[in-house]
Amino acid sequence: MGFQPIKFYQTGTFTVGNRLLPPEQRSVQADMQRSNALNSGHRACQGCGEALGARYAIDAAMRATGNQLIAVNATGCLEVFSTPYPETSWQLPWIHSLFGNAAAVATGVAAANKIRAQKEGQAESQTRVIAQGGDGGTTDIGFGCLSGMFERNDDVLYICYDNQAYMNTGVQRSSATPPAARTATTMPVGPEPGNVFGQGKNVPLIAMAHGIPYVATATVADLRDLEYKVKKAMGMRGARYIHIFVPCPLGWGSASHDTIKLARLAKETGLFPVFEAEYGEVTNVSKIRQKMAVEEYLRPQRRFAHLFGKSPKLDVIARFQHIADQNIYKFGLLGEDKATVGYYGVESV
Ligand SMILES: Cc1ncc(C[n+]2csc(CCOP(=O)(O)OP(=O)(O)O)c2C)c(N)n1
Ligand code: SF4
Ligand SMILES: [Mg+2]
Repeated sequence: MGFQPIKFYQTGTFTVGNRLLPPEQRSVQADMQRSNALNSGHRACQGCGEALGARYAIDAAMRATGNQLIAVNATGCLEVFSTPYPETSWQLPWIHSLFGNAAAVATGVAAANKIRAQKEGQAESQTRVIAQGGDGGTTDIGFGCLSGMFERNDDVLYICYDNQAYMNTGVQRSSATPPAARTATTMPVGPEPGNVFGQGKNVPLIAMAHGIPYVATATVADLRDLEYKVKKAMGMRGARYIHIFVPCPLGWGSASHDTIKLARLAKETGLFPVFEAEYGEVTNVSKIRQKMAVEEYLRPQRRFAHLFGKSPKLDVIARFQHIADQNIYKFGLLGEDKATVGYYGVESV
């Protein structure tokens, strides 16, 4: 009788596991030498997607740079919950200046690093820079500084933690807030309750339109994918942008244990396409594994409660489904389809 190798598929949990894999294949978080860049003791809410995303992103960047990393933070939940004066949870050089200027401050840090490296006879600085902020700090108030950083191709990775509103100041609408969502400034009243349809910005596509070396989206539902993208970005020079979908239990009115589930549903419905792009062209798309209806994503969130109840707003839910279906078509999220999103975020075929 011939030899029959037995395959073991179980390699441990995402959080601390993967220790049965060869060391080079293990996640950063499975490594005992991980940096714990965002350490315990911070004051994020239970189930905060932003805290989780930042922890994985910065630890991956620390690993990729041999801990030669400086982080610049915009004002927002991530800054406030991690640094209540005089304490900090950050285990790396970290600077906070203003709500809207993180990209510009990071540009300055990168420029200073470059001058110092040149004085030391090196072509490039080995110390790298990350800027990070929420969707408000990125898509609204910091947008001009961010666009300038992209346009100059400054050597910075900018990470946006998108929880779809200004959470730190009490859940006001941002230009990343989805339509129909209840926020403190888009109440569910009137003929079109919640945030309006047809407004807002898609900053990953706008970043692509700058033609920068790398743009990617990710969610906290696939942390290996997030680690991979951060590592890849830190292996490149020039302006890079990663937009991470991070559910916020407080602002969304969702259960703290549903953070990962909602992030997964955002991807599996097509509402949040997960992809990579280089120099303005989509190079990789995470396919939908099991297509889900948008109701599955909307229903568990109290910010969309006015769409359900005794007389569900089927027309509004249908408009959501249309957005998801458009994304599925444009990015080729199902089957063998190829992305048709081109340089300026419009269909190119
Ligand atoms: C110029 C300026 N305007 C307003 C504020 C108040 N402010 C601080 S954080 C914040 C909201 C941050 O929202 P976002 O960037 O989405 O981060 P989140 O808290 O949601 O993570 C606002 C309005 C400020 N600090 N500076
Ligand atoms: S309000 Fe939202 S983003 Fe802010 S700490 Fe709480 S869960 Fe995180
Ligand atoms: Mg926000």
